[in-house]
Amino acid sequence: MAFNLLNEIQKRIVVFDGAMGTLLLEKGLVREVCPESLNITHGDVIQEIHTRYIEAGARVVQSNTFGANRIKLKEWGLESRVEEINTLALTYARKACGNNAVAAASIGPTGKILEPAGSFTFEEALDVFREQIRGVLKGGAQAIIIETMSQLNEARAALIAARELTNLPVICTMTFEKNSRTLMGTEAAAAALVLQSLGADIIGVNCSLGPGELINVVHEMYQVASVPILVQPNAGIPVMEGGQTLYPVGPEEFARLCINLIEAGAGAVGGCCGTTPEHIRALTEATRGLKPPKIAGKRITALTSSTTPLFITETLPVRVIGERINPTGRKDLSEEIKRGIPDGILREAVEQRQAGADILDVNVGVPGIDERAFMERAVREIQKLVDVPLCIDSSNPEAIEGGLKAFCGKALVNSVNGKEESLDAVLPLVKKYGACCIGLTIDERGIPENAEERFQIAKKIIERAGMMGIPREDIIIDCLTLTAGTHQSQVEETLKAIRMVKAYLGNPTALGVSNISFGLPKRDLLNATFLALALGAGLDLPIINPLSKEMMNTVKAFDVLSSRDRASERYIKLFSQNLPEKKQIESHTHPDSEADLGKTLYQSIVEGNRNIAVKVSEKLVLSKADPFKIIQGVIGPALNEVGNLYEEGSYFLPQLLLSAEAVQAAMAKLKLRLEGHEGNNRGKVLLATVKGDIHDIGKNIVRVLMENYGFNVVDLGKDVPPESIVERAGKEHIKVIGLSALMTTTVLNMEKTIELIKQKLPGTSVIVGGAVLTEGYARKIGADYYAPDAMAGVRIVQKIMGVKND
Ligand code: B1M
Repeated sequence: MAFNLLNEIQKRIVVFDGAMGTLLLEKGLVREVCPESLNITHGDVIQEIHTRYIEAGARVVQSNTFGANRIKLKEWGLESRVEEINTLALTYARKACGNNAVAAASIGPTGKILEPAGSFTFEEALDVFREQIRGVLKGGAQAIIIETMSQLNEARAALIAARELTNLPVICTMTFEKNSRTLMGTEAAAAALVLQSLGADIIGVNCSLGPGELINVVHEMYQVASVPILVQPNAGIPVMEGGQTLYPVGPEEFARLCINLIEAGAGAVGGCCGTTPEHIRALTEATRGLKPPKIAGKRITALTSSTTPLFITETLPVRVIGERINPTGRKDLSEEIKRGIPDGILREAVEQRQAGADILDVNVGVPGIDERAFMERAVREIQKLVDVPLCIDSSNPEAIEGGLKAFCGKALVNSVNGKEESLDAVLPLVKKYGACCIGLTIDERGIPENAEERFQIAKKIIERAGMMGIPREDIIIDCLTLTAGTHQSQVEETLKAIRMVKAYLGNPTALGVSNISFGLPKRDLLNATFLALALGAGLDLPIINPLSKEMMNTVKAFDVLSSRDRASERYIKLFSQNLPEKKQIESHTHPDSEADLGKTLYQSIVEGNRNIAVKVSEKLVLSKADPFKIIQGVIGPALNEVGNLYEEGSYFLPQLLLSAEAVQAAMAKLKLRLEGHEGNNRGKVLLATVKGDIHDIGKNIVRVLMENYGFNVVDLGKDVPPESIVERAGKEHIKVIGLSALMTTTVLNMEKTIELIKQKLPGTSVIVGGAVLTEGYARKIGADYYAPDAMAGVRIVQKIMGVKND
């Protein structure tokens, strides 16, 4: 190898190459052709591009394999040539590199939306990446660079696949929007924590924006990074000029702005879209002799949800682990789990979160069930509803693995203990899936009676974790609570053990509290008092019932008294206004009166809770409520709220998807009540959402309503090109076409579609609808009619076809 990348990056700024696509475009090579197929047809050109970057100073080049996965290649009918394309690409990259640079294999996204937001499974993604990585390894890759990832879960899958197959350096960079979050809403710090825990040797950001706009992302990553950071920005934000995409930042300015990124924490820099060998040459000159920022030495304990980090430190409020998703002693939950129903678990998840839990413990251990399968399902479903880190709680390593795989973030495992069997089974999983882990101070001899021996077990667990490459800050020690009623003297030993762990090991501590009061009256009093003592001894993560006001209030008071709640801000906010007692959190699964159903449906759509949306819709159907009123009065406004939350940055794409899914499911139920009371013989109408636009909820409502009013609807679906609309309408002699478009950008396609209809099918009436349109705009783009809502659409069609109003 030319040099040891991971050693080099400790000593100096490493320069990566720039865009491949930009140079291929320059040569007129990627129009209408799969860029990766050029490895087969134009290997010499690919090699020459790598050489130009190396001559400009790049010390790492990225192979032409960005889209060489089975899913992307399928778009070009090349899915059977994954290995060949990847192997060839690396062969050319290696030839160009010689001993002057490192050939890194570029692994890009599949373009599919992964679960829980989408339907592409984590296993499928793992398989796709494994296949591609095998190909690049065969071709001689010297490093793997997973890049341009906008979904954390996809980056996880690619990283896990890479780590399974190679010990080479693995780099993982994601893309971020202007708000320093990924398209799916993941914050830069959360991404950094997850990627480095999964074993990425270098993390960072590529593509996204220009070098001037990425400072915050780099800064946020640097605050938590334990590995070096790579930045590969675009040559600015592109502008369209004369039908061409232009990147506004030239080489000198690019290099100058990249220096700011190095100051913010980057140890390696390169270019993405729009950059050329000139940009890389300027970058090489500008970074010559610069030292990389220091990375080592941070000891941060943090978990993440799929979007947000949760730091566990004595300078921030105590983090509460909600204990209620656990069937032990809960007949109702046990029965549901046995029958494969997740409703109770989901209700507990929402209620505990609303009550202030920071982390949710998930235990689904019921004898006789497939615990792994149910754990996976529970973790997936919970993530759709609440955005908090989860604590995967099981004594079954398979179930732990299922939960860890399904969780998109940095999870907590509950638990490993000092027994050899447990250490051997659990720690490898914690390492592989980049989690934190609770270490219980129990071993083959049971729970030691004295604090010193519990301390020794804690030490052993931390050391064994360290030997496996798990940083000590990722181990959280639980000194175990025994029941005061039977082991009174042990109460002090537990507290003493916590004090010892904090003083001599410095690790965070967790503790299940409520066992203290078992068998004694007035349990809440004992629990809250013991909790206060344990917090005073150094407990960081109490595992408690967040619905217990006594317990939660004790935590809040402790935060004030220990200066974790700075200037008592949270406490004052909560208790100062003498607010009336907060009413009991409503249970969404049992809305009891008909009047509440609409409200619950609204809320379930805003929360993206498909299960509840279906249940409530079923009840609405039974109660013979007017489905049109529900669509107009509940579903539309709920979606509007979702849109507003998205616009203001509180919601991200996954929430939009979940709300849309809830609406589609509700609609499927409500439609039952709409169908079939008219014969569909009043004339044909063609409906379509225009090209480039995949919003079809509104159009589907229009279809249902029109069918209900007796029209025969030919629905071409979404993202429909103008030609398909014209062809079908012509073939079936359809004289009324309804078009839907919801985005400013796709209204342009609507205009093109109308133009083509008017040209090819004179005499056809076009009705347009969709949130971005207005009467005036509809006229401007040549539509005959504008329908602000579905009912208006029906009335217009009735008018055109000369049908009397019903
Ligand atoms: Co997106 N989305 N979305 N989205 N989405 C909007 C439209 C947006 C306004 C949100 C926002 O920023 N506030 C914004 C567009 C901004 C703009 O251009 N001005 C937006 C964006 C940006 C995006 C993405 C680009 C996000 C991203 O990836 N970064 C992406 C686009 C993908 C693409 O299309 N290429 C995207 C994706 C999605 C989801 C897939 C997650 C999902 C759609 C799922 C689906 O439809 N299957 C989604 C959703 C749900 C929305 C919002 C929240 C809701 C849309 C909706 O269903 N409204 C929306 C925000 C909003 O509108 N408040 C938003 C309810 C529906 C009943 O209304 O469709 O207007 P509407 O239909 C009405 C009438 O207009 C009329 O009747 C219907 C019933 O009364 N009507 C007709 C409509 N068509 C008609 C045709 C007729 C007659 C009447 O012919 C006879």
